[in-house]
Order: sequence, then structure tokens, then C-alpha cells
Amino acid sequence: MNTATRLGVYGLGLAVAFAGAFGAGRLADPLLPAAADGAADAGGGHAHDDTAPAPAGAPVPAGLQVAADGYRLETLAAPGAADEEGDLSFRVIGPGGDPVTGFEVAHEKRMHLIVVGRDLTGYQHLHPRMDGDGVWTVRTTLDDPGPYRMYADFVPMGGGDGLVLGTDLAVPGAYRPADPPPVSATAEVDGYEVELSGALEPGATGDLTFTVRRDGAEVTDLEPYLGAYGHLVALREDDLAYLHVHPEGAPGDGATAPGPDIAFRAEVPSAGGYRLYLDFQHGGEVRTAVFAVDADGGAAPPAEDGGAPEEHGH
Ligand SMILES: [Cu+2]
Repeated sequence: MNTATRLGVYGLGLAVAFAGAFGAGRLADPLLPAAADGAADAGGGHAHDDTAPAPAGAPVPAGLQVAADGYRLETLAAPGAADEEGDLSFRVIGPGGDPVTGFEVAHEKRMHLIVVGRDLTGYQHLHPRMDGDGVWTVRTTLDDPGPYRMYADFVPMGGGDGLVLGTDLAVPGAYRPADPPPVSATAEVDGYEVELSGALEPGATGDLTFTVRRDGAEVTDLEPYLGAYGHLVALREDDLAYLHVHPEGAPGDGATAPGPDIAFRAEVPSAGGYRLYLDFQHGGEVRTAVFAVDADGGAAPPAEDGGAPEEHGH
């Protein structure tokens, strides 16, 4: 299997994707190749990673917890008013009770911070800086009053798997949640039109391809951003569970073109609505294309061993 495919596999993979987005140690998960080849073994469906005991239940998607695996996210400061720049500041408390100061570089950064309104608007992908005491800070503006969700996506030094911890923020004022956008396979941002093909299917690996055009012309000189031509975050609409996926292939691998297509593989844990945020860089600027998509619950996912499909009672 080539590097390109492995990257894709790792970023999205199976349940693992939701468990730890930046799990650098999980590049070579054996699960997806089999699934991707349609070569499921005799047991049918998903055999589990042979290095880990089978989980007792469905893994908890990333980003829903403020503490996991002994690590806890602690918010220290946040902008106190809408539309006013302020410090967003936090730290990660480690298993020993002290602030963590050692983080692995993943996708060129030691910390990826995502902030989004509870209504899924106002998405920001930020890279704060850490001081010597483990306090991460970034200047930012939260445009509107209301509830926000913040995700710290990181790999503790020597800690193996990546973690995504999530917490709520609130900006005082009258909250007017945005109406959900219609499901759409196209998105426009700053004169770019991005078209999505492919589908999300719960329990199966889906191929997603984004085609970037500008003024109707295909963009074929995308620039690497954080070591890739695109970064994709998916949030489950109803609870803001977090899925960070990565493209198949990387700049300079000899196989991956700088557009117009950016290909990903993704798996989502359940049917329903997801919001996709695609970051891509062109002309020296990073832009975010936003899509509302539905993971189709109509197609039955492959059953786990011993797990009878649930009835669709209502
Ligand atoms: Cu980042």
C-alpha cells in the first residue's frame, strides 16, 4: 500500500478516526485496507486491530469530552464580548495533575484548535502558541453572541495516540442561531466554488472528493497547507462530535496533484447530518468551504461480529 493511501486510511479510518484524530501511531491500521479492497475476512465485516482488545461498545466519538485518557482541557480565558478581539487561552492537564508542556508535532503544529458556534457557523481553525508553563493562547474574535464549541486536537509527547478534547464557550448577548443550511454538494467561498462528490455512509468508508474551481476554471495550483492540499473537519450536527480527516496523498509524493481534486476517505459513526469544513490554500490564503451533508442511514452498515442490526422501529 502506498503512502498516499496510508495517509488517507489513517486520517479517517473507521472508528479510530473519531477516537483520536491525530493518532500518529495508527498509520498502518490493518482494518481499512481490507475494507477498502472489499476483502473482508471470513468473519464478515470488521475484524478488529490485532494490537488492541476489542472495545466493549461503540467508541466515543472525539471532541465530546473535556477529559479523556487522563488528560483534561482547562479553559483559562476567552473573548468576553462578541465581535471583540481577545485572548483565547487554555492548557491541558496531564495524568500526573500538572500542565502538559510536551506535545508532538502533527500536521506541522503541536496544537490545532477548532472553534465553532453551536449553530455550526463561525468555524475557525487556529494555531495557538504555548508558553513555558503549558498555557496555549491565541488572539481571536468570536463574531456573534451565543454558545461555542472549542476543540483542542493534539498528540501528547510520548503519549502515542492523538486526543481531541472539547469544551463549551459562551459569548454574552442575544443569541440568534443560524438556520441550518440546505444539504448541498457545492459551496462558495471568496469566489471559489467547491464541489463535493461522494457520500458519507455510517459504518463504511466513504470516498469524498472536493473539486476546486475559480470563475469556472479548475484550480490546479493549490498550495500545501499544513502538509496537505486540504484539511477536512466533520462535525456531527446534533452533538458536535468531531472527526478530523485528511486527504489521500500529500504534496510532493509524486502522485498527488495540486488540484483541482482533493480526495479524502471518511467514515462516520452514525446516520444523520454532518457539517464539513474544508480548509484549502490558494494564492497565499487559507479559505474554508462549508458543506451540509447527510450520512445516508438507508444503507445497512456492515454488522460487527455478534452485533445484530438494530430494528428501525421509528
Ligand atoms: Cu491545525
